[in-house]
Order: sequence, then C-alpha cells, then structure tokens
Amino acid sequence: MKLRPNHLLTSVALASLSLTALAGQSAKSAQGVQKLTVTVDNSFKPATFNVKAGKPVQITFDTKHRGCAAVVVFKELKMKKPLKDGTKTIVTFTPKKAGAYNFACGMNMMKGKVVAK
Ligand SMILES: [Cu+2]
Repeated sequence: MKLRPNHLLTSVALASLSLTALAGQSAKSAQGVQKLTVTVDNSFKPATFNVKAGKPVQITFDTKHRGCAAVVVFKELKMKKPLKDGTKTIVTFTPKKAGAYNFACGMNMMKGKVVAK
C-alpha cells in the first residue's frame, strides 16, 4: 500500500466540495422560479412560506378582499405594490441571503413572510 500525504487529500476533497456547491447553485437558478400564491382575504393566507435562497421567487397575491391592505409592503426589499379586489398582483424577487422577507399592509397589521434557507 502506498503512503499518501493526508493534507493533500484533504485540500483536494475541499476543492471538489466547493466546486460541487457552485455547480449546485447555478443548476438551481437555471431550474426557474419558485412560485407562491397568497390569497388576500382580510389577511394573507398562507402567511409563511419557505423558499431556497438564491433562487427567484414569484408571489401571486390573489386578492378577494384586501381589507386595509391597499398596498403590500416588502420592508427588506423596499418594495411596495398596490392590491385590488378581484385582481392578481405578481411580485418577483430573488432572496439573495437566507432570512425572513416580510410583507405587510401599509400599517404593518396584516403580515406574512417568505423565509429563505
Ligand atoms: Cu393594515
């Protein structure tokens, strides 16, 4: 049996691991959009979604009764969209970092969030 330098093996293993991680990420974004639907009926239903970070997200707000949510505000994304009864409003973004991306009505009463992992 040959004697192998362990430190060399370790760095080769680490290098191939990071290559795999990179390949995985680009494959995921090429797969397309994570599509979510929120029904707005005096509240957001469902109010919590789990998604993968780094992959685009498309949320359809299907508004029945917007109640006080004349707009939906995405605080972290500094984004605001008007909601209207009987219409669908589409919001797209890419959660670049893991964490919670909150959305709420203008007064922050009706709340929901997209959790990226
Ligand atoms: Cu409100």
